Amino acid sequence: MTLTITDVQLWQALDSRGNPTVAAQVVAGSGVGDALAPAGASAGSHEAIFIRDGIANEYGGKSVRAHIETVRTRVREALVGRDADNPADVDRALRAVDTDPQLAALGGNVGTAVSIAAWLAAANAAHEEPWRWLATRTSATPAIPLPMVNIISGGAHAGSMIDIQDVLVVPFGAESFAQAIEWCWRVRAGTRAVLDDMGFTTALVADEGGLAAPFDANERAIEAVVDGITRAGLLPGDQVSVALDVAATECQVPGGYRMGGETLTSAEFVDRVIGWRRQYPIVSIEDGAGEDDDEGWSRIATLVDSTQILGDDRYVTTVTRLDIGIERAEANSVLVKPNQAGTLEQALRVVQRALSIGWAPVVSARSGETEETWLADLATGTGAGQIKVGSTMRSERTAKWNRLLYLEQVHDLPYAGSAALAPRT
Ligand code: 2PG
Ligand code: MG
Repeated sequence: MTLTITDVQLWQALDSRGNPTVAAQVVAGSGVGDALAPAGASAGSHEAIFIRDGIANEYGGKSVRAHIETVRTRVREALVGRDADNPADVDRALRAVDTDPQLAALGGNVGTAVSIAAWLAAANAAHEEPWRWLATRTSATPAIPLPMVNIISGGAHAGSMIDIQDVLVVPFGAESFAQAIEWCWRVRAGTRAVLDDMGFTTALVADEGGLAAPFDANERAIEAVVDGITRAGLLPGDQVSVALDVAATECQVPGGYRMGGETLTSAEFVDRVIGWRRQYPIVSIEDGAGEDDDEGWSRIATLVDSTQILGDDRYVTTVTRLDIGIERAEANSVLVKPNQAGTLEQALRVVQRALSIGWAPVVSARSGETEETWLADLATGTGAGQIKVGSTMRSERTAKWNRLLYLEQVHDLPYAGSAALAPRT
């Protein structure tokens, strides 16, 4: 049965950095769905475009108000009459208006807000929770995802205090999601104590709620987190391991990569990252080479048998780019950010494609987030297995953790746990 969309509203709202973003409301049958688009800071050049107005005296050029006014009627006309019960139909309607793969006319911000709002409207009309609606429609086995939690930020999320963007942890030894989050809280507190001892200021938080400090080398940040795991009374490598988001695209400079004040070649940069894998209890490495650095990705591929090698800017949540990575056997895991794809449908396809060939999808928030919780439902309802939302503080982060705590407690859904990590043995 078709669930006909009868109205679409768009307006300007604010994200967790206080920057303007697109909000959408979709009405379909008796259902109403609202959604805000998140926004990245370390955005890949191949992802759906986040269109801003560039009007200097309005939010310093970051407003989206004028853009919304430009596209409002077209979006409404395209969507009214379409089937909210079918994300592929919503995707087709948006792409009929904007045929650019990166949605250069509508913007990924509009596409994301509208397509997520359509999903939430459909779930609302069916009196189903969004995770259940997704699981039913996509024939997925729902599961509470294993979290990957930010502890120390650098790069574009913390004024480039260190080169790499995130040092995170994966509490893979925990037996429930509730225990996993409690462990991460303890690791963050333990790492904060380590940083206090080192004489750093720890009262302020980075964009994703993590700690940040001007370490004299990237390695010191990784070591601080390993020490933080120990201070938390947990076993590094046995119960909790480190994950890195190198965000290498952001480190690229003319002639190579910037690292610790030096300029390294691609091979030197990637070898440095591979060296960390040997030295520290690391289970996952995201974007260990730049988005188009084929040579660097071939080099990092030497770790695929032992380590989760995760592509973010490399695949930008698109099946075509993911398929190239699969062909090259250069990774075993893909980050899933709906606004990189620009629509819910494209994000769902990436999750399904990854699961079908044994790669691990990691559903991810952006550094500019919102107070909404649908990302937790997306990760759970698709059975993706893993989620990355930032740290254990700041309400835009805890909103997602709280939603997962609720799903585990009230719906008694199974917890994916360490089995979700790549490589899968
Ligand atoms: C990433 C994300 C989230 P951003 O690189 O994985 O941490 O950052 O949203 O800035 O792209
Ligand atoms: Mg990343």
